[in-house]
Amino acid sequence: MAKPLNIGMIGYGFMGRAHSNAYCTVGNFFELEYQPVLKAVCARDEGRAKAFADNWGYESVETDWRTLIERDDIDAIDICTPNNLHKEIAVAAAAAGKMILCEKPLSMNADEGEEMCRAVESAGVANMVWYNYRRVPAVTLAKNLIDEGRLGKIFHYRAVFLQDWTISTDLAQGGEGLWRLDVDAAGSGVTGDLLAHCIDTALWLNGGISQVSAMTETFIKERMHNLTGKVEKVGIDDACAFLARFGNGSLATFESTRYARGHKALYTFEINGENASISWDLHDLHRLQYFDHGDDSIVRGWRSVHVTDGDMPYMDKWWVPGLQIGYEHSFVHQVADFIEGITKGEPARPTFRDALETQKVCDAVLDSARTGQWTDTGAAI
Ligand code: SOE
Repeated sequence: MAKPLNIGMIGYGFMGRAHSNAYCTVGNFFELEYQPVLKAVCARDEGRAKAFADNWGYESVETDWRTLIERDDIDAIDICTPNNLHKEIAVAAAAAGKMILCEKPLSMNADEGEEMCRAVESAGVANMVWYNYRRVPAVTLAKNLIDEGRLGKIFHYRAVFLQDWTISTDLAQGGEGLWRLDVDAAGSGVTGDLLAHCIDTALWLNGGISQVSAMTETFIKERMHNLTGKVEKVGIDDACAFLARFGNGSLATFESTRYARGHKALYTFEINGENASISWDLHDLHRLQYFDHGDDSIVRGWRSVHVTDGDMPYMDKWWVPGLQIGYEHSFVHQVADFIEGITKGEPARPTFRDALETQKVCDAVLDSARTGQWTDTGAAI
């Protein structure tokens, strides 16, 4: 019988739902030593927190995260708040001896991230950041193929994350649902929200990034602010594109925008190696495109691998070959790996320390866009 892992969730937005679903589902598909128990959800609005708790089966509700953190019956704190609260909550939760699962990006900037790393490391508590795309089976397969050396020397990495939901000038900034447009709550725009995913995957697949050269743009300069009721300057980057050099000598381009009309969440990456290339597309997330130059020339070409068979990453836990899984399963896999990690004493990745590397790249990208100069990331390579 699995032991309980008591979860205290802070925040109840889109990610609160994705994580709650993962906690509810994981024990039905993975054999684990711990079973997540939805002990408490915390949000300022008690009525809405109660409605969320009823919907997902949380046993109780708190309206002050400090009270939640002090509760003896909570083992792990899940931070699903806007980015500007991550650090304060994580530092306090670590001091209270709680395990921490923190929504991405780790922090507003690398300085905050460093403080969070020190807090969890000196407290010795398990910690992980929800960069969920690592756990899409096709992306994990890409990692396995690279680690097996199938691509050979890597020359190029190319990633984009395109959306179109902020094109309207009528859209306000700030408050629930729109805090991603408010620089005080989010820290940055597409760089921290979308490119952070691309960077996390890239560091995992292709190693450290040493230097970047970036440009950003804020297309809509002023928006009504939901918290002040006034039209205010927009401080986030609406779009960002950057060039990067990896420690392994490969060159990269990264691009993200919320102004690519027609694209809702088009996260794609392509990696070109000496012997083979791979590419992946979030809109078709169960497929990995693979080109192997070693194939017999008369049948050589891009293969579209349907990542559903039981020998594919995580897929033995789900249905029968040929039947697909989706976005939400990446979160289930992340919880499963977190629990395996605490069982074996081997941290599930990315830890706070791993995610700090992404933060350093984001900081360098924003610095480079400001100065117009190539910028060292100072990240591990
Ligand atoms: C923004 O629209 C967003 O929801 C991000 O915040 C998520 O991290 C990304 O996975 C999808 O897009």
